[in-house]
Amino acid sequence: FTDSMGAGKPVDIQERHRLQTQTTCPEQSDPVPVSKVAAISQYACQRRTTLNNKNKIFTDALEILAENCEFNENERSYVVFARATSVLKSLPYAISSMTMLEGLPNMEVQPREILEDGKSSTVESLLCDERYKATKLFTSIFGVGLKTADRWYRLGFRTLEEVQAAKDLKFTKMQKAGLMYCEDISSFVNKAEAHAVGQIIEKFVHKCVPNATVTLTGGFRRGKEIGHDVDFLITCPEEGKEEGILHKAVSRMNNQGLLLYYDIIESTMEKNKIPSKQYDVMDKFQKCFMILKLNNTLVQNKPERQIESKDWKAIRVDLVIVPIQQYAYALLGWSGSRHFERDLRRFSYHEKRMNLDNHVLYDKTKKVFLTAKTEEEIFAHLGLEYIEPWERNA
Ligand code: DCT
Ligand code: MG
Repeated sequence: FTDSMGAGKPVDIQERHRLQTQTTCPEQSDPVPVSKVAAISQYACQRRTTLNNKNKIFTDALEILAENCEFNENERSYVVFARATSVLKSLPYAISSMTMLEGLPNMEVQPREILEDGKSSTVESLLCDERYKATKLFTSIFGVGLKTADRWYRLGFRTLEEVQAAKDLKFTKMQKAGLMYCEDISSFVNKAEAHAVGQIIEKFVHKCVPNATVTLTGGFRRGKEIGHDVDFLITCPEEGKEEGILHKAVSRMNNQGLLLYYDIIESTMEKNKIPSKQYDVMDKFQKCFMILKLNNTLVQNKPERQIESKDWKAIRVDLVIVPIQQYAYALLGWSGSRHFERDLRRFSYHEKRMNLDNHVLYDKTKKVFLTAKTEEEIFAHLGLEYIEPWERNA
């Protein structure tokens, strides 16, 4: 990467590299056959990307650079970094020389500095940069986006304590909750907690409609050990029966003191209207963003901590209500990763002249909507080999 920011505090990239090359990549100096490289697609939806990332030393650095582009709203550069990161994550071998990058797609940025020095000075500087640090911290708060983070930064705030103590700052209801439970929320959710949350949601949903299904999606469906939230899709085998579940279930959970915060967003799908042919960033499903109060006793094998100040943990949960006909598309869209989804849509549009979103697939040539009951059918419509959820960690 280019180094334009001067020297900064060293980070542990070198140490991580040492550990990685010692423990997981004994084969890294093996030459890579050209045919293997030639077979790699520019699209993440044509690659299998598990969580076994052999190039973490590079992708961790590239992700920080991509994130900084997002903070600066530099979409073009963000995409360049994100695409290179994703290709490196998909490789079944560790990159150990510049020649190994030859022939790889999307490598407009190359980790030359890390290969030579074991670290990137640009990344090191960024990690010490006031604006990057503040933006990262502030946007990690539930309800705080780039605009608010930037405003707080320009007002001179650098820490959450300063923000919380500020007399004349106005917070939304969401931000108040985000700040109040930021310690729990920033400590991530683990699998056991996600499972416990799933059981609670299922219990309340089944009280409303006994045969409704609750499906864990997002990062946990891709096999991740931790996540920043837990995402669920809720549907019913009988069309239309899903309507009304969310308000009833959420209200009952709230009455039992299980919700620290919730916001129900109503569906913006218009009945009796054909689905939109235009791609939409946000989907139109009815959903609920909540902070759930998870009792520690419900979590299996929770490690006993010496001084636990409270017997519960605040967990960020997203619930999405999906009509059964759109379920496969919603499941594919909500399973992620974000980059996998972005490339699925890019592939559909540029290679197949089709518009894909979380509701439907539209074939612009045949002028038809393609229905699907399963994710496998959607991949087949697109002429793609099926990629399992745990291979979508692009
Ligand atoms: N998603 C998307 N576009 C968005 C938001 C979400 O395509 N603007 C999809 C991709 C992943 C899925 O929804 C769930 O979103 P997150 O919870 O943000 O991602 P995650 O992969 O579950 O990551 P984490 O483990 O941090 O929750
Ligand atoms: Mg998630």
